[in-house]
Amino acid sequence: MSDVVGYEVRGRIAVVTVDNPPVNALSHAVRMGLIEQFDRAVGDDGAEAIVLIGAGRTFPAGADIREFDQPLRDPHLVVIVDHFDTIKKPVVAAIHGTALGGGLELMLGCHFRVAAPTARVGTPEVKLGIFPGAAGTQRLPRVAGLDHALELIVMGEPIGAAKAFDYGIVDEIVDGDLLGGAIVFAEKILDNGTPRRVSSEPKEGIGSPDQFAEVIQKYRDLANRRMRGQESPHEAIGSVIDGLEMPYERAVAADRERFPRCKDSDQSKALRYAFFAEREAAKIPSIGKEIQPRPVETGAVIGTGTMGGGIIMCFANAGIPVTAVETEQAALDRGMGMIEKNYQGMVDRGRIDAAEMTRRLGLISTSLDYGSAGEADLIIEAAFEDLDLKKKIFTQLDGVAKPGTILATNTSYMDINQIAAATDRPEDVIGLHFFVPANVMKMLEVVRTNMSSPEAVATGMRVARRFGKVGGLAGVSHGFVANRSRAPLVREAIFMVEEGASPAQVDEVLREFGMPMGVLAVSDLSGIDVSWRMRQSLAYLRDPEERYVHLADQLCELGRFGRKTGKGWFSYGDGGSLPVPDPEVDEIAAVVAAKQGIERRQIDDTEILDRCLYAAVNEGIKIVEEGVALRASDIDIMWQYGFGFPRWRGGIMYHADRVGLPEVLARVEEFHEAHGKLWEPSALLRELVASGGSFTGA
Ligand code: 3H9
Repeated sequence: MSDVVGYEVRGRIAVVTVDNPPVNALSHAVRMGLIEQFDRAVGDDGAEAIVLIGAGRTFPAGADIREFDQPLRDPHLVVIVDHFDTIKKPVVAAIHGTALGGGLELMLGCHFRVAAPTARVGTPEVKLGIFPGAAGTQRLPRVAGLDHALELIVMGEPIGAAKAFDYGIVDEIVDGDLLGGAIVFAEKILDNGTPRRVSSEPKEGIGSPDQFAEVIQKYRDLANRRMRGQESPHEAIGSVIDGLEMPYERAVAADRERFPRCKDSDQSKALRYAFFAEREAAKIPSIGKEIQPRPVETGAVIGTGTMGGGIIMCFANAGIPVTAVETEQAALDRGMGMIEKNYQGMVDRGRIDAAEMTRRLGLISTSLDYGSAGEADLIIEAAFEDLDLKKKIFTQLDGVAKPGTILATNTSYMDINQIAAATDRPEDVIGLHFFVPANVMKMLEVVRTNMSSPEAVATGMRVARRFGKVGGLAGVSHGFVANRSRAPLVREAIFMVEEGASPAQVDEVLREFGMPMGVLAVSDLSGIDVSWRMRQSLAYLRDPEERYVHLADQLCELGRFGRKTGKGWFSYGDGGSLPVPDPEVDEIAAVVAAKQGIERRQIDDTEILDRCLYAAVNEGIKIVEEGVALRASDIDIMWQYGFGFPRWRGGIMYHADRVGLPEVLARVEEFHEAHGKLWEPSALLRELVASGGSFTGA
């Protein structure tokens, strides 16, 4: 008897229940259990129809991803799905939670499908470097039409029950008791003699690829834009096209060859690593389940500049009332104007409707008085990066905030221990470091000071989730985890331009590797002057023996602040947004190099990539060594969601593991020899190489 798939009969309906917490993944045991219980239902004279449902929080959320590291074991899921076609009793899927991947394929195998209004369905396989390999690429186009099917299969984003109903994936939405509703639905089918629907029909396919050329191209283009360099969306499209050209059985047979190839690819391994690393990042070993995050029902944000405005939107988007606090009316008006403009943009792009925009704006109140933040459960300060100013603000907030309020700063590099010490409740102070733009980027670095209480940190992690973001823990350190590990990459990029590479060459190498934008174009976008000012304010900390980014300073001294001034590492024509190589930068670089005694030379692409990446890797492992990051994989998650690092490469630390740590160390030592102190190899890196270890277990 299966202990993960249950069986009971209610009246004349057999109910088969998958019970494999937490997400009812379709493990080998579940697949065996499904065969057993469906055979039982078929042979049970008391059962005239069958309802398939998931216990607990969801219908199966897909194949068991952990099994993908081993060879696939029979029975393959597609065998079960295909077997449903032959069952003469009507089979009804009752869907709640998240019916994803193999879960959606299983429900497509059922003859009818009913869903709770809150259910979500989808095929996220491309995000794991695979494609819906249990006939999803064959059945979904037959059920939902090619356009809708490709939308789900190629983009991998789940849709809600209402849309699934519109697409024909779901036959009925059941309010209230789902199982009861599914049983009533099954009885109706029996009473009306409604013929079973088999989603593998028509067996010969739904048309020729030529007929669908336009829609196929649309999704190829979308995949190239949104998942540049990733193979799985194209494999998925290939599988769908097979299904157009071939009869169902042959297409499924082709899928069974395609699937292991995708599953065993380096990209799929990296994407699976990223999936689990993301979940691991949410776990803080020293904070157990007994630690309760504090409730956050209201928020306040100090400062309505670019960051503050984005953070205010995060609250409103999550349905949390928020007070926007400024010191001057003009700044408040500007900030609110920007927020309204952003929401209007979302309405124009069809992301939300006008009523939703009004609802979200209605959650935002404004004030010129810190006192009005007093009742908020969470206050996030987003003022200028000036330590004294921040300390002053925190002292003031300490005076007005009710007991238990979490006080957070959005500083991107400052010593939050000092900020916390400006209050009489340092245990309630944390960092919440948002990435730009704050309302869009999925990463939220939660910074724990020496004094932050476990409740405060747990609240930060919970807030990340409520904002729809991924929370990652960091300790106090200049730039915390994400920016600190990225800074050496920027530094080396600048040094190499001083040494003879062009900004365009550096950026192209990084783009070619998979970064969404070159690092110097990113600096132009955010403003080169931002880090210039930071360097100026921290000049007293600089080690005179360390090489310095003179060229970046020089560009700023010439007023080349980046895109906003029309010139930076690149030039931008008349208000253009595309970076255009600017020979003037090479001339400036040559002058700076001569002054610093740097001999200019041709730099090859391999050196550019290795110096950029391994400088970051070497810093990353020092961050782990110091305990500023809990684990190397957290760095990878921060790079993915904070900087757009290609997920299919796993992350910088994972990438280093795949290259091989002995090789990485050899390069770091080579650069240390050539460029000195800044390249001092991390002790932990040396240790891992000596012991044959790795950063991420890859
Ligand atoms: C597939 O189906 C292939 C088929 O087409 C063909 C096959 C031949 N397997 O995310 P959470 C674990 S590919 C194993 O924190 P949430 C997860 O690691 C699959 N484990 O919860 C975590 O474990 P832990 C297609 C899984 O509520 C725990 O469950 N499906 C799986 O925020 C809770 O997860 C997908 O890609 C799995 N499939 O989100 C869906 N799923 O507690 C992947 C979850 O030890 N899953 N776990 O850290 C998700 O997107 C989310 O987990 C879900 C729940 C939305 C379901």
